[in-house]
Amino acid sequence: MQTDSKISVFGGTGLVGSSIIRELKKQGYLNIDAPRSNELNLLDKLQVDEYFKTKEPEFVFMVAGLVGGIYGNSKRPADFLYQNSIMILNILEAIKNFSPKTKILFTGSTCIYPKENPQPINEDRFMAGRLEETNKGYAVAKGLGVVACQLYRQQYNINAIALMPTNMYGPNDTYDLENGHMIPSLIKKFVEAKKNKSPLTFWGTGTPRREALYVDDTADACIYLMNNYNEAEIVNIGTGFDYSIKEFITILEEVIDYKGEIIWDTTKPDGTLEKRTDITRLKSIMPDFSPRSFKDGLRETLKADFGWEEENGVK
Ligand code: GFB
Repeated sequence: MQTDSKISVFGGTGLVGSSIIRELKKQGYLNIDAPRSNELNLLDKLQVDEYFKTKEPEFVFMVAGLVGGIYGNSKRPADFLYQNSIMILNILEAIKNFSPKTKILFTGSTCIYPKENPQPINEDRFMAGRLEETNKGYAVAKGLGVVACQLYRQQYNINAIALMPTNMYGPNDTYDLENGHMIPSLIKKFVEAKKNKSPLTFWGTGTPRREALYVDDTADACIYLMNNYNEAEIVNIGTGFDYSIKEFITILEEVIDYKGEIIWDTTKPDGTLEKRTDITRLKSIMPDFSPRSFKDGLRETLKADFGWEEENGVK
């Protein structure tokens, strides 16, 4: 990408998209278009066609999607399947028909991998086994996106690359306690419990293990790969290191300086028990990739989204 290249970010108001825009601006890119969903509805094929016909962007970061945590996913599996499938198909078809020189970067998710894997999970595990039930709709849609990127490349020579980020958090996250992801929900619950001195309720058994990738590290990797990677093979973006949910809670107790009674709601599912990514391929492309620790990212997030500083108790 040149600093004046025409760059589009789809999903620019979300966690990943807003971070990519911040980082692009920081790196001096000047020509960024980030249409909101009321300006460009990615579910509407005619609107998507018109966008590519008139704008012909040189680079597209496709990070839009219907997203949610374990409960949101399991309540609306058909919506997650439909919306996430249609969006990427509309975009690839429009690129093929109206803007074939556009390079597109698509983000999937590590939930495309089977429920059970040798750890860490490398990219060859895609389609190697049965999926986790709690996010099957989302996983199938994201898997379809991956295959679509590969097939449009194969048949139409579209430069589509696909990256698979792990569980993320960071500034501008969605703090929806029912439908949201685990890390922002834990953060929000701790912030509220500290304020109200109330007990804390978490889901499942606390034994599943998850990675925690700070979103600005994801954005760095996305921009780097947009500039330096042009292959069909998918690439994991993770930390290569995981914690159990209970270990995340211990870190939050320390950083937020709050230790209340903890209740485990075991009517809520655990989901997949572990999904640590193998980031060997990413490191071979981007040797300097070095994601920050959960403690550091957590402090940044508390400052950005909750206005917390050291004197408020952030350690
Ligand atoms: O982020 P999350 O909702 O989804 O994390 P996944 C779920 C894990 O955290 C389960 C436990 O083991 C839950 O039992 N957990 C504990 C909680 N307390 C809470 C809480 O308050 N809220 C939530 N949400 N979980 C996601 C997919 O799967 O992985 C997404 O749903 C995406 O689609 C993402 O693919 C990468 O980590 O299981």
